[in-house]
Amino acid sequence: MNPQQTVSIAAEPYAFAFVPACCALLIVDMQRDFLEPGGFGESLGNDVTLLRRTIAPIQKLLAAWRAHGLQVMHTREGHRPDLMDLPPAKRHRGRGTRLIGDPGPMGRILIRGEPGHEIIPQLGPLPAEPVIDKPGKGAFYATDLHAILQNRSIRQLIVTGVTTEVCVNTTVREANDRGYDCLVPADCVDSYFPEFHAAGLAMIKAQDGIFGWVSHSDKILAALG
Ligand code: TIU
Repeated sequence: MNPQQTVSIAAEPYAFAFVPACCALLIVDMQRDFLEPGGFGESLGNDVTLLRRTIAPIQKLLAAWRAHGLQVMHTREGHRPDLMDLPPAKRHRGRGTRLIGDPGPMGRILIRGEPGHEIIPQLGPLPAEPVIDKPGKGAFYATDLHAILQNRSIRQLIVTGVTTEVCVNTTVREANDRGYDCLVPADCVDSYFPEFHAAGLAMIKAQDGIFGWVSHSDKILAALG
């Protein structure tokens, strides 16, 4: 594979012109807090097991990305231990039994440095892979992601992770407004709500790709060769 050469990936609403050297694999919020019992996802009343089917396909994509020496970035949603970056509205919305910052079985809910905030071990970042800590749903809001992407000449993103309609969709929208082309592999994102997953993907590719493209990890792996 020549990473500078454009390869066509079968996608909706039409083929994605993939340039591996200019394309980062972005893995959004694959944290214990969202994928394991006792964390933030469960505190909001969700069945966290639904999201776990994304793990194997993301692992496969990540292995291929690393094998080809392409760029990988991870994000984590979370807050400062002193909660000073946590809008009171975000803490109180949800009204669960445990709020952000409260103690739980994996440490304080959605707080940086706590076990629940960590990326799941199956997808643990390598030292050279940037980890973007974000206080919001979008990966660009109040982070240095845009600067890092610009400095690395990234123009395209393969966006994976959880959840489809919350952090993935928000990030794809933010990326779109900053000029990035985003491709979302449908099997590498998921939601606590199957109907929101479907709608989240439909909204990305509607209107001839108003926010980006939707495909499948198999198609991306085939393009990588
Ligand atoms: N609740 C929910 O579906 N998601 C989040 O709160 N954050 C992310 O999507 N990462």
